[in-house]
Parts: sequence; C-alpha cells; structure tokens
Amino acid sequence: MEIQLWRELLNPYELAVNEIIVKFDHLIKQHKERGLYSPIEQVTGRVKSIPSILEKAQKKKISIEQIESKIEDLAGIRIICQFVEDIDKVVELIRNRSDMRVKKEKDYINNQKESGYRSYHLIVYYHIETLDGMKEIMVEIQIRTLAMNFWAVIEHSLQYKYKRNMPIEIRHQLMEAANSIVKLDEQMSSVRSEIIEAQNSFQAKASIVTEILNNIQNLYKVANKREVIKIQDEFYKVYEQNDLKKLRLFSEELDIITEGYHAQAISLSGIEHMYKNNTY
Ligand code: 0O2
Repeated sequence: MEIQLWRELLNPYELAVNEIIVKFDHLIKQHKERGLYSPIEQVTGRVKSIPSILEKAQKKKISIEQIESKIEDLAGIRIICQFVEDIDKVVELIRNRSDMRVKKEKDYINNQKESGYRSYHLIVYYHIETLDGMKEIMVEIQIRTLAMNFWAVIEHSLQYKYKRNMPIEIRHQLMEAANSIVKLDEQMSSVRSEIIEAQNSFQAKASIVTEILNNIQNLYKVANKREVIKIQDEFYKVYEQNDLKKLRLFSEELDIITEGYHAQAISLSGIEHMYKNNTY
C-alpha cells in the first residue's frame, strides 16, 4: 500500500486517540475540581506504527484489506491508575459511557499472562466524524496500575530487543519482577485510604490557597494598598499554622471582603457613568 493510503487509513484512528485522551483528561480535571479522588492518574495514546501493523498482520496472517476489521488496536489508549481497585472503577466508567460500546474485555489481572504481563483490556467501538461522514472504528483501551505499567514498558522493550529469543535467565528475572509487582500493588492497596486522604487534603489546601491568592490579587486593583498588605500578612500567619479549617475560614471571610469591594467598585463606576452622561 502507498504511504499516502496508509496515512488516509490511519487518520480516523489518530482523531479517535486525540478525542479520547481529551475526554479522559477532562474527567481527571472534573474529579479534581470537585475535590474528589480520580481513579484515573494519567492517560496516553498512540496510533499503531506501520511496521508494527505489518508485523502483526504477518504474524496473524491478516491481509492488507482485513487490517481494519481484524487488528483491534490500531488506536490504543492507555489509562494508568494508582491502585488495583481503581481499575474496576475505570472499567465501570467506560462500560457506562454513551460514546463507547464495549466489544470485548480481557482480564489479564486475574488471568496473568505467561510472560507475567498484567493489565485490563477493553476493545470498544467508537464513532468519529470524518469528511466522508460518520465512521465506527475499534479502539483498544489498556488499564493498569503505575507499577504494572513500569513492568510492561520494560518488558516490552526487552521483547523488542530479543524478539522471540529472550534468554531464559532474563525471562526468569522478569517473572520474579512481575511477582514483586503483584506484592507491591497489594501493599499499596493496604494503605490506599491513607494515601487518598493525604492527596485529597493536599488538593483541598492547594485550591483554597489559589482562591485566596486570586482574591488578594483582585483586591490590589480595587482596595487601599495598606489594607491589602494587612490581609496578606494575615494570610501568611494563617498559612503557617497549617490548619485547613482556619485556612478555609480565612478564605470565606476574604470572599465577603472581596465581594464588598467588588460591589463598591461597580456602584462607583455606575455613578461615574451617570456623571459622564449627565443622568445624575
Ligand atoms: P504494541 O507494540 O504494544 O502495539 P489476540 O487478541 O490474542 O488475538 P493481541 O492483539 O496480541 O491478540 O492481544 P493481546 O494479547 O491482548 O495484546 C494486545 C496488547 O497488549 C499488545 O499489543 C501489548 O501492547 C500488550 N501486551 C500483551 N501481552 C503483553 C506482554 O506479554 N508484555 C507486554 N509488555 N505487553 C503485552 P502488541 O500489538 O503486541 O504490541
């Protein structure tokens, strides 16, 4: 097939990958904005490279005409989670989406591959709008923990180096590393609630501080400079106490002060406007 035709064939898959990444990134953002823990830590994606498509087609005896119908991972999305428990939540989230329809699920977490590989795979149907109208394509979504990903990325590069002739010793070491990853994920799960609590309170503190700083910045535009410096010094004192409740209270009080100045600024500009137009 000519290179130009490959580009045409893969174009919709590129669009799908880009769209889906934006959608999952938005989900992460929404969780954070609502002060919720996001089961998705990170999303990446890729369109399968032409050499990799050719290799798979050759291995599975797939003709060029059958590539789109038989190779399910031309578009690939990878979702990374912090904990094994998050994977089920993400799977459920995908099953309930109206813009994707699940074709197939492969649970390599409860059914670890011989190589030691663990991940949860979904093949979904996804619609994209092209110049020629709507097109339904397949997308592979791999869901795994940070630890599983660490193992898979390294093992994948070794597979690439050795092809099908990986020395038995290296295979053995990878298997041992895979077992350690299972243990690591279990250990992290046992402190999951503590970690989530710590992350949530860090997130909450960060958003309160951002709001306070925005308010102080706005006050500089409308209030007396000496007043604002006093508020700023007060903020530093509260911040140093490392007490989330006090910080929240300070932020609420500052909101009221800012709103007061804002209302004052609006009514002042209204009066100025009336003076200018001689309607006062
Ligand atoms: P690449 O380079 O990642 O694109 P099947 O459904 O069995 O007919 P398929 O498509 O091989 O055929 O399905 P499978 O086994 O679910 O594998 C799909 C993808 O999962 C692979 O794509 C890998 O990305 C990943 N994967 C599967 N097994 C392993 C493994 O042992 N180690 C690692 N590191 N990754 C694995 P590709 O096309 O093989 O490769």
